[in-house]
Amino acid sequence: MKPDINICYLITSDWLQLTLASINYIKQFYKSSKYNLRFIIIGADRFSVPKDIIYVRSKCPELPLMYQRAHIPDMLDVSRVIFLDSDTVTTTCISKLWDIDLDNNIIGAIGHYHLSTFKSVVARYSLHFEPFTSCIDLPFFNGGVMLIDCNKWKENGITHKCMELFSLCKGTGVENRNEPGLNVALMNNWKQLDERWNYYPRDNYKKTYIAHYYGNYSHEKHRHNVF
Ligand SMILES: [Mn+2]
Repeated sequence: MKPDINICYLITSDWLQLTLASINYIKQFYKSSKYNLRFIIIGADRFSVPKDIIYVRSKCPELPLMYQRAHIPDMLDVSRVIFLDSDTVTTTCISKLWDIDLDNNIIGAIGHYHLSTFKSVVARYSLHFEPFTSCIDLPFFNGGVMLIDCNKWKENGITHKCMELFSLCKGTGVENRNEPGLNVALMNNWKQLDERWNYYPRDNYKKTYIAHYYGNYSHEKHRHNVF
């Protein structure tokens, strides 16, 4: 039997259509014969999904949606998973991402297009306190595309670290957002992947493996129009 490539999303039902579109792109560009694609949608509320997709109910639906993402390795019984935002468009074979060696890091991710280091995050969101100021020159990753070693995540207690860091962000500009906490929890433990795996659409679309819209789309300005 072929091994699986695990690909997960964590959404409310509002995001289902966008998520299914994202999944369809992955299927359309999938070329490898080595693996089966296994799609998992973790639901923060209850809804039904097409039968070739696995629905898992979130174990912490009471938390803000972004915070729930810190619990993904505990909610899935897998050793490795690709996490994707719903606003991603994959235009290459996803097995190339799956096959990347993480070199003992906990996750693979891509530098944030708008916020390249902690310095810009601290300034933009007024996080002028520890531990955010202790890593001011380190690169900052975007959480929309992550290749996760779930075993290492658990061994290092990343979920618990994230939850503590999230609570420090209460009352700041990043309350209910996960990226600053995620970045501190995984500091020096993430591998910087090729930017094409999480590419904010601009000038030259041809370089893209996964285009990520950073939430920058609407019904009026639909993201699929660019192709
Ligand atoms: Mn996004």
